[in-house]
Amino acid sequence: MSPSLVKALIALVAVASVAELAAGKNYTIEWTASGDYSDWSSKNPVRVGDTVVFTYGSPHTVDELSKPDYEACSFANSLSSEQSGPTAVTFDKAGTRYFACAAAAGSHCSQGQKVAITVADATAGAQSPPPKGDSPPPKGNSPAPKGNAAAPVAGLSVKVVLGLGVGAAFLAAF
Ligand SMILES: [Cu+2]
Repeated sequence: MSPSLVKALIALVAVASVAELAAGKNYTIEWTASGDYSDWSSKNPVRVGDTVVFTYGSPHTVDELSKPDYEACSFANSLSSEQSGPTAVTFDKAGTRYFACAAAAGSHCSQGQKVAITVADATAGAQSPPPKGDSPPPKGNSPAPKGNAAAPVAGLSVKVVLGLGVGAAFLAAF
């Protein structure tokens, strides 16, 4: 590999890492009674920090259930119930969560309108703390970084901050 290609690859990886830190991924589930979601989770590697958006309208619902209730399509003890789409669920920890449609006395669920979503830990080394306070998380509509321009800029701003810090320390010392 030529040195310039290696540099370009390093810059690309840097940009990708920054983009990954900035916001989790969004997945969309078109939530219908005729859908088959049995292998959705194996095809969609959801990680902590990612968001799944269910798109649907009346009469469908997104109910979160315990595993036994999910398996039985029983909605008497739903953990939560949303009746107007779209419904966005952001996953803050690893594990499996169970969602199903309660419409038509659970018959949509029995037909297959149910999904178990298995959430993996965020990629090791790329973990970012969840947003704190009352600012909403990024909606994922920020423009993607273009080319490798972001990497040198980020490096430059780090240098500027370092320079300011050293300058301040110098002024404080003398
Ligand atoms: Cu339904």
